[in-house]
Amino acid sequence: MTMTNSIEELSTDDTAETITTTIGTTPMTETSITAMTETSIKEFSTDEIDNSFSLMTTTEETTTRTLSNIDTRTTTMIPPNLLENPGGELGTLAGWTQTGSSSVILDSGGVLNSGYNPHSGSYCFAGGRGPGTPSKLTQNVKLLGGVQGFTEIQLASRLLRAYVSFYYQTWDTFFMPHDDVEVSLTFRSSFSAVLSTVSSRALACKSSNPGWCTYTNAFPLPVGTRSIDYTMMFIRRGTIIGNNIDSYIDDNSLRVF
Ligand SMILES: [Ca+2]
Ligand SMILES: [Ca+2]
Repeated sequence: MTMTNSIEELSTDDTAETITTTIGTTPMTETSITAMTETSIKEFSTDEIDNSFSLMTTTEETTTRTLSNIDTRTTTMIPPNLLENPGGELGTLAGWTQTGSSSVILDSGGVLNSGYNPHSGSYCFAGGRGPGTPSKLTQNVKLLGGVQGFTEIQLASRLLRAYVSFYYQTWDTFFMPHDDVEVSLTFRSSFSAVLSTVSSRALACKSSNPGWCTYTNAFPLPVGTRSIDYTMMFIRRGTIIGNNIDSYIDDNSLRVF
């Protein structure tokens, strides 16, 4: 190491100024050089070559600790679920607007079909009585000036994504086709114009009945998005028998980051 040589070459006649110059030629960061120079000038005397070396070592350790502190300050942010009443736990459809051909119902367990219960809590959403299809619930979530305080610049950054997740189950009977669920996001501009719509596509949970499946996905936020319509859709399949729309959703989540 260059510094070791510098110290060996020093004589008792060397001044602090000479030492400073020698240290300055070593390939170190500006911060390190400044810190070492100041320490050396202040602490070094011509009788303390060994002490000087230990001071340099101490200064290097200080620099390392500073870098570690910078790393530590990188904390993990957990963005909030932007949906109100996402799992029906208010006991009403508060926060949601009926927008379909039939009415979505709140199911506290076994209302539409025996044995088909909420995924969590005391309620879930169910397709309802039909026969009009689909039944839908929609909630508009504001991003500009919303709970996360997004600015227009952030919403134009092309860096944000909408993360969607929910649980769904499907009533199963040998004689009839499964009904489906579908969740869509409609991205809206400041004048509420539709920028684009994305969706989970129609889903039926066939792995266990009753039993819940889960869906997760992330969609890039179009530039200019100011709000998002989150829509649950319940789709009746088979038009001859079975008026009920026997599909369920619980624990909706919409996060933007
Ligand atoms: Ca629930
Ligand atoms: Ca049905």
